[in-house]
This record gives sequence, structure tokens and C-alpha cells, in this order.
Amino acid sequence: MIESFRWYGPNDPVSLSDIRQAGAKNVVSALHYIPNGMVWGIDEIKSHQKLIKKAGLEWGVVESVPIHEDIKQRNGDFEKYTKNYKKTLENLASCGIVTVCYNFMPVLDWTRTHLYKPLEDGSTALAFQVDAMRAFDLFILNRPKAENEYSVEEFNSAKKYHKTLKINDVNRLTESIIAGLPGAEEGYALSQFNDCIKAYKHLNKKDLQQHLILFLKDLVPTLESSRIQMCIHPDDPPFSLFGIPRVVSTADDLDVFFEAVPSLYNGLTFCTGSFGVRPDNDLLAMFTKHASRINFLHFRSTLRDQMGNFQEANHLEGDVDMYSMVKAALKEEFKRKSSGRADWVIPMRPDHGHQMLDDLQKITNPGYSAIGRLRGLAELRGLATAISRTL
Ligand code: DNO
Repeated sequence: MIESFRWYGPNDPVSLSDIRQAGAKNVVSALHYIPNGMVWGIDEIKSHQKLIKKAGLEWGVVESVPIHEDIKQRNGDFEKYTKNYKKTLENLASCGIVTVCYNFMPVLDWTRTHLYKPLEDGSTALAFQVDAMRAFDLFILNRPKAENEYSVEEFNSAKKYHKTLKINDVNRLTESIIAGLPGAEEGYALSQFNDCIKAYKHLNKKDLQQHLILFLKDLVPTLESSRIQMCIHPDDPPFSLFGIPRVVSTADDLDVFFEAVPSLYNGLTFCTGSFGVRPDNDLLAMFTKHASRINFLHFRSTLRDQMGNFQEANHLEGDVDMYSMVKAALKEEFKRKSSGRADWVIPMRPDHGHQMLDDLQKITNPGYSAIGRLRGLAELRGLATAISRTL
């Protein structure tokens, strides 16, 4: 695995020099300043690439080239945005960058209700609390007819939770959910948010699945000629929010997508933390089934409870059996190498570290502080080193 670290660009409080000291070789980055839907020009790509090279690192993975909402809804200017998307991919390939992560989550990218949940050891973690999400949906966003989607118990429990919130808590919760976490290319004001959700009112899961399939089918000739490995990121969290379907959450979702678009350039970002939130996802089985198209790894763990709440766990703790995942990844690399596949080394980044030590005093991108991820990377490196000795 190539040890990788995400970098949000020159404004990221975690510098390229920090990343180098963490021992990573590969940078995962994007041109976040380019509005969603616009073409990334070759000069812009090259100047970002140059910054990374100057620090002695390589820009190996793009995370993400975002998908415009018109493409997800397959209306409006989706043809123009698809054309622009292909151009961006060709430009990236011409600069030697061929691994591209993206997601197909409607409206919101990854979502949490709490960004700094205090843990017993004094660090903080990202967390998702179902009552908080439901309280936001029902009583803060006031989404029309949202109450029809919850059971009486769920409704009452959310109501009780909402009653405990002070105005500051309401603001913080709203911010956490809709303002856009780092890397989410869209952030919203409360007033816009209901409109964005409304746009999906007439789309069911099958429609959205079909939109994803049609988009990828359209991209495949470009992917194959430019040798671009598209790597879809799972939904985070892996279930529907605000009554809008999500289509990359389960083993079935992966089967439907990859059967419809079998090209190996239609690849997967295997994010153990995202898939791992669902107890019905057998991570190892999902990994093994689609291993040949897994071209990017997000290794992190989550800890869930019976109610559906979850929080980020230390990388080697929580519900993800990281030993099995690292072993599966190393085995896949070995298999690729033996069969002569040039892309046998898979980029892997530690994801979502806890905020800890000096970082507790700093302004950081939630989930992307330096020390927590450095700890994660170090633990994963140790695990991988030990396992590879046994293979
Ligand atoms: C969060 C990230 C996601 C991911 C996108 C991929 O930490 O894993 O924001 O980058 O969903 O498009």
C-alpha cells in the first residue's frame, strides 16, 4: 500500500511538510477552489502538482472531482456537466494523475451531527447521533411530511432530545449537518436546504441508481482511453437521510452498480468506516468480491450502538476488523503483482483521526487534524508490516 495523506491545499492547517514527517509518500488532494461542474484546467492542475512535488511528495489521488447535482438528478445542464467532467479527467490524465475518488450522495457529502464529541481519554471524535439528526429534520429544518418517515417512538425520542437543546446547540447542530464538512464541495443555508431536498422528491432509489449507472456508462470510453481509475466512495453514513435515497451503502448496491458497468476502470474506494456503520455489511466479503476494482483505500473504524448512533473509533479498535482488512488489501496487491498488473500498489490513507494533544488547541478541519491521523497511519503501518511478514 502506498501510504497517503489527505491535503486540502495551501490553506490546510496541516502542511505538506507535516505530511512528509508523518511518513506518507502520496498526497490525496483536489482543486477545491474550482466550482462544482467547471473544468479543471491543465495549468491549474500542474501548479497544484508542483507545490506537492516541491515538498518531496506525489499527488497520487484526486479526492474528489465532485459530481454536479444536475448529473445526480439527470436534469438541467447534466450533459454539459458530464462533458466538463470528462474534460477534467482527460486533463488530470495528461498530467499523470489517474486515480479519482468521487461520491454520488445527493445534496450532502459526508455528514455528522457532532464534530467534537469528548472521549474519555481527553481527545474528541466525530459522531453521528440519530436523535440529533431526526430532531434537526423534524423540528429545525421542519421538512414537510418528515414525521411520516419516523415511528412514534423515533418521533417522541427526537422530540425529547430537541427539548434539551439551547439556541447555541441548535446553531451548532445545524452548522455540523449542513454547512459542509471539509471536502464536501457544497454547504447550505437552512433556507436553501429544503429546496435542494425537494428536488429529489420524485426520485426513488432505482432512479438514482440508474442515474449513476448512466453517468458511468457515459464516462467509460474516456476512462478506458485515458486509463483513469474512477473510485466511487460509499455513502457516509450508509443510509438514506432526509427521505432521499442513497445508492452506495450496501453489498447489494455494489453488485448492482458493478454488474451494470463492469469495466475495471469503474472502481471502488473501499472506506471501511463508511461501510462499517451497517452491521449487515460483511466488510471482508464485500472487499473480496470486488477486490480487483478497489483502487483506493480509506482505513478507519467506527463504533456503533444498537440505536444506530456511531462515532469514529481509534483505527485498530471499534467495529472494523482492521487486521482482516489490511490482510485482504495486502493479498490483493500480491495477487495483482503476480499477475503482472502494473497498478498493484494501492494508495491507502488513514481517515478521520481523533483530535488530540496539541491539536485540541488548534483550528483544524474536523476529522482531519494532523496528530490523530498520524497516529492512525502509524498504527496501520505497523499492522501492515507485521502482516506482510507472514504472507
Ligand atoms: C470524508 C471523505 C468524503 C469523501 C467523499 C468522496 O472524510 O471520506 O468527503 O472525500 O465523499 O467523494
